[in-house]
Amino acid sequence: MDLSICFSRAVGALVLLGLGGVVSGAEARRVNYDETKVGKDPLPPLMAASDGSKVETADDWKSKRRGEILELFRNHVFGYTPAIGSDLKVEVTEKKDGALQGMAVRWLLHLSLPSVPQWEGIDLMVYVPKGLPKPVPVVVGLSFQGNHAVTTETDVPISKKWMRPGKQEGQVVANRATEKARGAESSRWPLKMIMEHGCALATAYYGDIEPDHADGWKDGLRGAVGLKKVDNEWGAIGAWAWGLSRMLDACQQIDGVDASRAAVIGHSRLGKTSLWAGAQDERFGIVISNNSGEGGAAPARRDFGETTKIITSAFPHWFCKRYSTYAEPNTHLLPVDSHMLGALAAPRGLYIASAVEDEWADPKGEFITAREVEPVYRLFGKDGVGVSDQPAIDHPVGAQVRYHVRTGKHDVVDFDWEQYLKFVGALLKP
Ligand code: GTR
Repeated sequence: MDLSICFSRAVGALVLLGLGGVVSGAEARRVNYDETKVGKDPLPPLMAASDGSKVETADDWKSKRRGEILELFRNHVFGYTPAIGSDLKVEVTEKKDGALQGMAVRWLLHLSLPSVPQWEGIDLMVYVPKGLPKPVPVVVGLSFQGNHAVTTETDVPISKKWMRPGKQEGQVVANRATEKARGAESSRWPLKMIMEHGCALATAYYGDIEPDHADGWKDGLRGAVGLKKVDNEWGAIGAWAWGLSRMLDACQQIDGVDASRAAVIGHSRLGKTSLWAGAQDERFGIVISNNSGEGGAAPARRDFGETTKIITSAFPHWFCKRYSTYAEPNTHLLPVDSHMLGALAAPRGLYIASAVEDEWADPKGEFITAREVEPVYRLFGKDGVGVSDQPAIDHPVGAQVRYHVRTGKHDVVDFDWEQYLKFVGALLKP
């Protein structure tokens, strides 16, 4: 588990020591895993505008409701993303023709902002399958440990940026990755499978945008741009999501990639990030949330697994400041919930995935989100997941909105990727 805190049902009574803060033992013990005790607070209405009018047409949604919901998420959850990035500088540092035993062209690029020189920028790595007649769609996603951990190829430089401790000893020493971390995250990025499906992959280390700890902003983009410390200012998730959009910008310059056919993907905290990136940047034709949980696809109002109080105490830097005011017992006052975040993907492809042992992320709640976006998709003549109850384990459901709960733990595994790549193939046709 790529956590600073490892928190599962089994260790549910432990005190949580997050990188950003501390949750009391009493709060940790209060974590609910009993479906009969999740509470009955209704989700806020999706299909009624703030003036009370009903959202009845695709035009009502596009011209009114969508913008309102986006503003609510900016003001209350993730904060405002500043208008920066138009001067993005993209430099190719390497183009290797025979990567992955000849299957791919591997690009290494450096993205920076001349207007924000204090920020060190993003090291982007793009794998493009070889030998295909036409430009291919691209999956864009941030990694937890850097490009050298995504691939086992020995000629990708080890990131020099701040890192959280690795899973195994010696992978990260004094918050810097070592050669032992090469390939450490490769099971989550099945590069050959992605290439075989005729997809490109664009990935970068999330810590290039901001190191993931409470003071990380000081060494990241948010600090370089300047923070005013107001309630609706962007948090780290906002900054990481901004980075995903810049990675997509850079993909426009890569031979063999059709950046107009793009999916954004993320796991866990980066799944919350991909939902927010896809909400703001409609160039992503598919939004994939893998085990995103609280603050992502799991409704704040369902008291199951992680709570708003726990997440905003342990990781205050992820969200805008105001979000913590909705910690329990105030979640019912939050003017949005996860079904509205999911609905911001409409009518594009939306894939929400859970893992059955990942109760901390509330798999059933993640399913409810996938189900509840349906009225918006219907306005566009598209179907939702098509079922009212959570499907059986390892049985994906839905077309334009898809959901699965798979066997196993909080992770990204081949089963997940197989589904995502099929989804990309079906929806992002040339
Ligand atoms: C946990 C956090 C979750 C999830 C996870 C992760 O500590 O409580 O919301 O984001 O980290 O990112 O792996």
